[in-house]
Parts: sequence; structure tokens; C-alpha cells
Amino acid sequence: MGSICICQSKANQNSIKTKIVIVGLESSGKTALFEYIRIGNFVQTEPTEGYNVNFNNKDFLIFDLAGKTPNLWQHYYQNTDGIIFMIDSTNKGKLQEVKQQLIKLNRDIEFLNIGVLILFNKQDLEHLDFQVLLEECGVEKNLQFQKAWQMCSCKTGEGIEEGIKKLVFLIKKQQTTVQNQQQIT
Ligand SMILES: Nc1nc2c(ncn2[C@@H]2O[C@H](COP(=O)(O)OP(=O)(O)OP(=O)(O)O)[C@@H](O)[C@H]2O)c(=O)[nH]1
Ligand SMILES: [Mg+2]
Repeated sequence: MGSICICQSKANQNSIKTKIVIVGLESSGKTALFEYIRIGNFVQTEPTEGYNVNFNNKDFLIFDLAGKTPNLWQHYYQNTDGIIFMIDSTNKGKLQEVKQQLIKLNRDIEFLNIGVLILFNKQDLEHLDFQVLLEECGVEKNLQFQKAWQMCSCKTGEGIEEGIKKLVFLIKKQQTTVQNQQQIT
């Protein structure tokens, strides 16, 4: 199949690659997404130790971090253009933890210009209702960062390309805002 065609969605107009960091709780599907972007289909994954990085994508530098060490995520945010926050839509018991991590992310990137795509993954399985997910994770209330969200499945590929397009749109918007602010000052 080949890697997913996110090259058309190039966010940076200059030659520097767009840096994207994927975070989220353990087993939410971050590495499945990382691999889907890299090779264009679903592959079985193992829990991540440390991180995975893809240097080979033409336009994107993508880091996939380990869910078991959320205290380390913040160290990858400098010079990052976009963050993908992965949520397992089937795991009701973890949603309060998701909410706390989103609040922490909100603090961690307060002074950084980073767009965040929230992905509600595993839509191919029996999953929670979308409104319940939004409410339980506090997505609409607690978060000040620029965000978009998308339901997806790394198994079928549903929603992945749409999600990436939304993230690229957010990144472009952020960059335009920064450029405009720089022109004013
Ligand atoms: N059915 C289904 N299974 C998925 C999907 N995405 C991931 N999985 C499965 O969920 C499990 C965890 O996926 P990973 O991608 O390894 O999760 P992770 O977020 O990288 O986990 P850590 O590396 O431990 O933080 C694996 O068994 C995947 O095959 C999906 O969209 N649908
Ligand atoms: Mg992983």
C-alpha cells in the first residue's frame, strides 16, 4: 500500500520538516498510528520502550512516545509543530486519567505554539459514544490550546488522513498567527 500520503498536507512552507509528537496513555494505539503513517496499513505492535522516530517521511519528523512514562512527554515539546493525543475510545476506566493528562498537556504547552489533534481511536471496536468521550475527557472545557479532534481506527485506517489534514490546518493557522504577531512587534 505504501505510506499514507500526508506529503500533500505539507504544513511548513520552508524546507524544515514539520515535527509531530504522538502521546497518549498506554495501549491507546500510538505505535499503531505511527506505523500506519509510515507504511500505510495496520501492523501488530509491542508496548513502546522510550520512543520510535521516523526520519524518512519527506515532510514530517514523527516521534511516538511510550505511554508508560507520561512524565517524559514534556521533554519532546520544544520546537514541536503538532501533537497528536491518542485516546482509546473503548476504555471508559481510563478516561479520568486521560482528562488529567490533557490538563497537564495544556500546562506544558501554554507558551508554545503547538496545535493538538485529539484522536479517538479504536472505532472499529465497540466504543463509547462520542459526546460521552468529549465530556469525560474534558476536551471542550479545560483546554486552551489550539485543537481539533477526530474519530479513527488504526486497524481500518478510517479517519487517519482526515485527522492529519486537520492537524496540518491547525499548524498552518498557528504559524500564520505567529508571523502576524512578529510583523506587529
Ligand atoms: N482493534 C483495534 N486495535 C488497535 C487499534 N489501534 C491499536 N490497536 C491495538 O491496541 C494495542 C496497543 O496498540 P499500540 O499502538 O501498541 O499502543 P501504544 O499507545 O503505542 O502503547 P504504548 O507503546 O504502551 O504506550 C495493540 O494490540 C494494537 O494492535 C485500533 O484502531 N483498533
Ligand atoms: Mg507504543
